[in-house]
Amino acid sequence: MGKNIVEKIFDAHKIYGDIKTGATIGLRVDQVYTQDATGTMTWLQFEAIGVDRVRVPLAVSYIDHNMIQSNYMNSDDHLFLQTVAAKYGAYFSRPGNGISHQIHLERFAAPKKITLGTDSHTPTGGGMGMIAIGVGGLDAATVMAGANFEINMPEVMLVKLTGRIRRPWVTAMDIILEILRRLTVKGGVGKIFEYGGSGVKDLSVTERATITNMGAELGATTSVFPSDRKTKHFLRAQNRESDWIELYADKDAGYYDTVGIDLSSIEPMIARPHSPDNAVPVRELTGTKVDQVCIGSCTNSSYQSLKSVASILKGKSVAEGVSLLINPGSRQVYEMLSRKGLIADLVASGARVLECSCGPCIGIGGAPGTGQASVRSYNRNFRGRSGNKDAFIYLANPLACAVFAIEGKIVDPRDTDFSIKMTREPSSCFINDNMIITHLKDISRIEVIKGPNIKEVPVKQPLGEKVEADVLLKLGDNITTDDIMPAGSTILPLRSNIPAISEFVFSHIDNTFSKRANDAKGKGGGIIVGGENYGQGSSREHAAIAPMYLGLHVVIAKSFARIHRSNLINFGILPLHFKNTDDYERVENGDRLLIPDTKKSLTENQTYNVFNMKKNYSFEIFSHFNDREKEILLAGGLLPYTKKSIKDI
Ligand code: MIC
Ligand code: SF4
Repeated sequence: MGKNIVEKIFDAHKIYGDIKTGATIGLRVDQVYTQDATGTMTWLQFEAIGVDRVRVPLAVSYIDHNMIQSNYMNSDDHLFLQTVAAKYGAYFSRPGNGISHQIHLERFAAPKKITLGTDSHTPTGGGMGMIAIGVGGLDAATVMAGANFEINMPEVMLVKLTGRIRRPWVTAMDIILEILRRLTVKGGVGKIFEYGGSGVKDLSVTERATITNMGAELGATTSVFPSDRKTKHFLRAQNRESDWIELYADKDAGYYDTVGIDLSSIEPMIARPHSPDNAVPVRELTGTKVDQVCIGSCTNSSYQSLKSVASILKGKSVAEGVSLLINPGSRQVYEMLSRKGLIADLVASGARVLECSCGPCIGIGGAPGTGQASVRSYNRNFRGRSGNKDAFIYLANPLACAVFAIEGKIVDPRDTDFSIKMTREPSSCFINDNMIITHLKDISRIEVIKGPNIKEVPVKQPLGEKVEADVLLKLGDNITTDDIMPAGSTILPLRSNIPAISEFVFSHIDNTFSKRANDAKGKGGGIIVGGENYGQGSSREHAAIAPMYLGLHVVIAKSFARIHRSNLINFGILPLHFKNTDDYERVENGDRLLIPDTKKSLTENQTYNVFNMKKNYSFEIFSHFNDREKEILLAGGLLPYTKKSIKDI
């Protein structure tokens, strides 16, 4: 049988294992990138491992999240990231250059490569025909230090696109919102989505990247498109045609399953609060008042789409009572729009053009008011993520967003008479790499500079024989890492300081949590109980490190999101599963649980007996750790485990 694209790429990078669903495989990685909010921890951990240079062909440290600089903390982090990149041989993308995923697509991504990034939207690169996977910082650090990347081979799904989208008002964003509507935020867990079919050629690379970017919202490991003439066109425009190779699935390739999407049947879609899969056709919400509109982010910031947005806004005014914010994804796009006079059209309409950074997407400014509705061309609308848990966030395509901003309400853009200049991906881009610092050859005099807010990464003790602790919090399904470890302009600057950030764990859900967890430390620590898809969303390992710092040993849930599960393991917290959902129903906040033979159960049959000491009954839970994961947990986490094993590399 022939091979699909995923198998071809994995084959070319395989070090060990069989490329078959469920098997553990070790892969060689070509590129690793970090962003600043996860990057300080990643690079501190890289330093702690103790190698003298980055051991992957390309590493890039981007600054894009923490740009508010309301005090010294962000600036100190930026300097640390710049000096550490220089010392260990990584490129450094300066603040102002744009959002990591968009820049990486423009300047470094290439077909058939494997790239890891310390951000869940790293799969944006899949639009280029590469495997790009979001990982926790410690996973990235170990790979940069020379370790293989190990994963359990996901199920490869074919998404077969046929027909053509009904431009101009239907865009790539509507395709992925429709897929989310059908498959939900947990529909992609354990899967890679490979796109194929005749509809692929209808989409430009940046349109494909919008789709693979939001594959993260499906919970997928990653998503990938073929590399074809459109890919060649994009790379030529970036002056990188030599990076192009053709990459298609073989005609007789096999897939775990197939999803069919007829592009011509897709209409403008909108995700309602508070989940990206809560999607309906825009027409169903006609008339809903809008207070804020945000366009841009790493999801919808191409020159192609922002030029179309500018053509809608040209000569118009943003409605009274609406605040329109635009954050272009990269300086390249921003500069090209400026050179064409299109920023003038945006500004003239009343848009507030922000710098190229994540901004309102992660609550760094632009928080909507209480009870207000904000429609964004972004990828996540979890409650509270915007900086206000009493706001209502919707997700829609950037062109529809521009129309809503002028109308002051949600309307089906197809029913309006706005004129729109249809744009294609440009055939040449303005290349200016002066914001990317290449790694220096002479590192002898480089001093890594750490500001006072940059604290050491805490390490857990090796796993004990038993766990006896209180259930500190019982939660429902689809708990996000934004729920566990919120971001926003107050908390995000504390990313380099675990003791300080740990005070905010679960603060949006229960602001007594960190105090209760600290108090429980002397009584055996804490246990969290979760429902399905626990830890969905971001790659932030702070959602594991900070709970670990607060004395958490175990999370028992119905199921886990991929990156968060790895992060828990990496920091020595056991992600364990309920065998029966009835046991989830029975357990309550404040119950005291005893897992008598934790270590023995882990190393033997991975079935654990739990005794509820408060209510006097027992139940069973299980895990399915592979051999490496078991060893990591026994060692107390990936850092102690790697320090030992890296010496052998
Ligand atoms: C996000 O979109 O949630 C973030 C902020 O980019 C995160 C990374 C982080 O928390 O630093 C992500 O997607 O992984
Ligand atoms: Fe930044 Fe938002 Fe993209 Fe995350 S999803 S990388 S916060 S723009």
